[in-house]
Formats: sequence, structure tokens, C-alpha cells
Amino acid sequence: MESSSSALSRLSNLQRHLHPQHPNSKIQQGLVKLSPEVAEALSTGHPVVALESTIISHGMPYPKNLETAKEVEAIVRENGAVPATVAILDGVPCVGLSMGELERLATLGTKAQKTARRDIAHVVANRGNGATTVSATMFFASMVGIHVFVTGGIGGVHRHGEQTMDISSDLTELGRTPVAVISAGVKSILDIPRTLEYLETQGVCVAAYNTNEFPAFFTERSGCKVHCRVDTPDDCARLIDANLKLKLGTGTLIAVPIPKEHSASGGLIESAIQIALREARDKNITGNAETPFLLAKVNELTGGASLASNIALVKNNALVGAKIAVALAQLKE
Ligand code: PSU
Ligand code: MN
Repeated sequence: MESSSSALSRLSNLQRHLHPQHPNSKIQQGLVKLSPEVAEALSTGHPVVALESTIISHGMPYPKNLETAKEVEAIVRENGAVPATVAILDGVPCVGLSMGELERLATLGTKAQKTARRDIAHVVANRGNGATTVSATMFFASMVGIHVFVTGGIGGVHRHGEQTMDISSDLTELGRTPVAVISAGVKSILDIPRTLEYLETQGVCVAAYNTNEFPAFFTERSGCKVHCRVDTPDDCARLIDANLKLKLGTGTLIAVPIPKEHSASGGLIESAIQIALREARDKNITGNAETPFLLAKVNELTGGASLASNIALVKNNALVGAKIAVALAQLKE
């Protein structure tokens, strides 16, 4: 195994590939690699949208994962922003992937390591391939100055979390990293009321888009009210801008309900979730293996309906997120 000092010197060798005038010292030191397109966009104030990669490696099967990743990047571009998919490849944190890198990650699938904040140093030191979760993606987005990040769903407080203490590090990251996360809420495989309580404790503003209710990923409603409603990309941009200007240091969660035409199978998916939860308990599947297990099981039980809904909502989030990034860039002009 490579020693950590040689891993670090290899990282600093990357420096010459990076944007030389970038004001962020971490980029200058070669700790992260920006794609040329993302480097250019960041240096000119052009809107950028970060995208996570666990959804590609662990959230969807090949080749749907690759197709979706490409389509999501295309939607971001069509709506005026530059996509920046985040992943760790051969130990190098990358912000913005080439088509070849995206393909590599999609074919690696679950052979890539699911990388949350706690895993980042380990994957880098071992020259590993890491697919970043919401927490790790937020960390890198913030490091390079990206304010808007689009995903499908975030992690949360697991059911019975009050006993297992299984609370996704996505929630603590939202409490400490000033990035706006655009998602379709959290799945009902999780404990949604406790997830919202935890976010409140962390000081995170949770806003719902065109609704007063927090959405439950596959369905538009969770029964939980939010305290902040936003109706347009401009509303979102002003909220994010206020959060940044005040240096609150916390993230913002913008929850966009799944489009109506795709929420029809919500009831069927809900019952599959109940079966999958029981099976996970019987098989004693816990920790970071639980979410990928439940996603795959629910997809199998619904004959692919949950995957189709998942893809539809991610694309919708990409559309909304790109518009928010554009509105935010205009505010800063
Ligand atoms: N929810 C989904 N799809 C996903 C995930 C969550 O609907 O792919 C992934 C995201 O990367 C999220 C992570 O950040 O799972 C949360 O995992 P955990 O519960 O182990 O913190
Ligand atoms: Mn967990």
C-alpha cells in the first residue's frame, strides 16, 4: 500500500494541471482536481451545480445509472449551468468528471467505495475509488466554492434511530457546510419527523418548493409541515444568498416534490418499502449497507417502478437546481 506521504506528494504533483490563478488555496495545493470546464466556470462566476456519485454507484443499476447521470448533466447544461459531478478517482478528489470518468464510475458500481465524510481521508490515502454521498459531495462543493448541489434524496434519521443512533452524516454536514441541497425530500424508509427535528437542531433551514409540506421522495407528501416555503428559483436564490451573506455556516435544504405525473405509483412503492424494511431487519442489514439494500429491494418488488420514479425526480431536481444556480449567479452580478 502507498504511504500517506507519497499519496500527498502525488496529489501535489497534480497542481500543474489545475487552474493556476484560482483564489482557493486548497485547489492551488492540488488537493482537488477541477475539470477544465468547472475551473473556467468558477473563475468567471458562471453558475455551477454539484452532483453526487453514490446515486450512480450504489443508487441505480448499470446501465440506467450511466444513462441517468448523462441526462442529468445535460439538463443542467440546457438550463444554463455547468454540472460538476464529484467523485474520488485513484485517490484524487475530482470536481467535474469527463465522460470517460463518468463511465468508469458507473461500471465500477458498488466496487467504488460509498464515501461519506468519514471515509474521505481513507479513500484518498489508499488511492481508492470513492463515490461521494451527500455529505462528502457537500464538503468538496463548499471547498471549491459551489453553492448549489442537486441530488435525488438525502440520508436521514433511520427508523428506530433513537436506539441504533443511525443518523446519516448528511444531516450533520447540512449543519456545518454552507451549500444548498436540492432534493425530493427523504424516503419513508427513514423516520421523516425525526429527520426534520434533527435538521432543526442542526440549525438547517428546510424549505419546500411550491408546497407547505415536506415531500417523501416517491410521494409528494409526508404529513410534515415545513416552516419555509419557496415558490420560484429567485425565492431560492435570495434564501441561499442571505444564508451566505450572514455567514451562518449552515446548509439549506430545498425540497422539491416529485412531479405529479410520476407520483402515481407512490402507494405501491410504499407497501414495497414496508416489505423491504422487514427483510432488512430479518437479515440484520444495518449501517451504510442499509440504504443501498432497501433501494435495490424496493426496485425489485415494484418491477422497476421505483427506479423510474427515482430517475424522473432526479431530472426534475436538476432542472430546478440549474435555474436556482442561474438566479443566484445573477444576484451576485
Ligand atoms: N437516498 C436515495 N438514493 C441514494 C442515497 C440516499 O434515495 O442514492 C445515497 C446518497 O448518496 C445519500 C446516502 O447521501 O445514500 C446516505 O447514506 P447513509 O444513509 O448511509 O448516510
Ligand atoms: Mn448510517
